[in-house]
Amino acid sequence: MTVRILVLNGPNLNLLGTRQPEIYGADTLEEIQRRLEQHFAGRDVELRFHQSNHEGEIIEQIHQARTWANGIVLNPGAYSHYSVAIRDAISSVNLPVVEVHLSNIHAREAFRHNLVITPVCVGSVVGFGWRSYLWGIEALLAHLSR
Ligand code: CA2
Repeated sequence: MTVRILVLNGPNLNLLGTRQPEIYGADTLEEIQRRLEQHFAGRDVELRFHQSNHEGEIIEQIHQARTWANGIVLNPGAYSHYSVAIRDAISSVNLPVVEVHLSNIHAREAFRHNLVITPVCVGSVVGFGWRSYLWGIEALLAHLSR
């Protein structure tokens, strides 16, 4: 059976590859998506990608995922640090979510250590650049097949 995964990206991640490559890597979001598609081609996995700079749209995507997805890999961007609304959306749907971050947020500014969404996720992968998504998807697949 095909496993369907929403890979959901939050604010400013559409600008990846344009600035701060030392923190976030040189790849654009489109390049990361292409690599993930290539990596999972040949496995029974469907990846659907979405990016939004708007909290409400991210919440809508999480709600809609209930109708088609088996789970979500989520990089909430800066919302990670304060969006109780996204946290509540995840708690409201019965879908496993793996949180991912390109950078190692624990090694950065103190405000990035505050993670309000992490406790309602099944786990998280941080600090490995685009491979955080790769291993986040693998972790979600392992969680779903347990
Ligand atoms: O490390 C991550 O993946 C983050 O979620 C990225 C967010 C940041 O607020 C989180 O604390 C950690 C920021 C994404 C900003 O993306 C940029 C894109 C282009 C140029 C500069 C930043």
